[in-house]
Amino acid sequence: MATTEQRDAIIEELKQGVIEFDEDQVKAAAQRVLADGMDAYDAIMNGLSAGMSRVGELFAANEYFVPEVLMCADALYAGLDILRPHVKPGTTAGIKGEVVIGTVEGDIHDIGKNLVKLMFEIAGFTVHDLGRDVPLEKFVEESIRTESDMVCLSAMMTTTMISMPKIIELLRKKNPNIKVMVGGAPVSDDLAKRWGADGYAADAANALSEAINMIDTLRDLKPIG
Ligand code: B12
Repeated sequence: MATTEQRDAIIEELKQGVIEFDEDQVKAAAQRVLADGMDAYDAIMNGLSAGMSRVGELFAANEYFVPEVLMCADALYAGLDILRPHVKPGTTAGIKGEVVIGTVEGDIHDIGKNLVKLMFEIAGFTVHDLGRDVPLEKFVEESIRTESDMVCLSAMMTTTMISMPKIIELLRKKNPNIKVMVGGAPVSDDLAKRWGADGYAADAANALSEAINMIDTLRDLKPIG
């Protein structure tokens, strides 16, 4: 079992490995997480994901450009591949929903969306991942085809998040009961409310708890049987 100091050191190695796009360092640190019996979820969120947040700052400061950011993303995914199968399923109070998720049209950012998807999957939800740059109508088609309880929309750019209210309108026309959750860095609780979304979460962990609440409410509304 790792001590707090050992845990902090390994988390830092994961974080720095992502920032310095050092896949070997990330892989080695991820293996240490498993060998030392550390919490894989803690390592993903506070190591890999925290590293990517720092990369975001470097990108914004023009210290990193697209090629560096892509290599950082590769390092993150190398760690995620190792850690993901070891994340302990969370408690969902028996609620297991069916969810459609995707990054909206024009937007190819999918790291955050994939972390949200991961949280849902480990909680036992069935996730229909449409990927990134998803045409508006595709969310509607897929939610009807799969009879999903909820649609999750991700956008990372101010220029692409504006399609969210349009998708919500299209979804509501076809299925007034569908729950819609929105997220991504430029999105806020205020915007979500203004667009008529049922939920918003700032990160993957809160996305799961928000989803559980929403699906619970939905089940209460539906007749049993
Ligand atoms: C990585 C990255 C890229 C990578 C994407 C790789 C990939 N496969 O995703 C690459 C290099 C390809 C890229 C390209 C571009 N990018 Co970029 N990118 C980023 C960066 C640095 C990090 C994003 C990230 O992965 N963060 C880490 C994850 C873990 O966090 P997250 O995405 O926020 O997700 C969390 C939450 O938001 C939330 N969440 C996310 N989705 C959802 C959904 C739901 C339903 C819920 C509830 C929650 C939720 O939970 C997640 C996990 O906790 C950001 C900077 C930043 N500060 O965000 C810029 C950023 C988003 N990019 C930006 C831009 C401008 C671009 C480009 C146009 C650059 C260019 N000139 O080519 C292109 C866009 C191409 C396109 N059409 O989409 C801008 C957007 C600015 C704006 N006004 O909106 C940013 C903000 C950088 C900046 N400061 O200028 N980018």
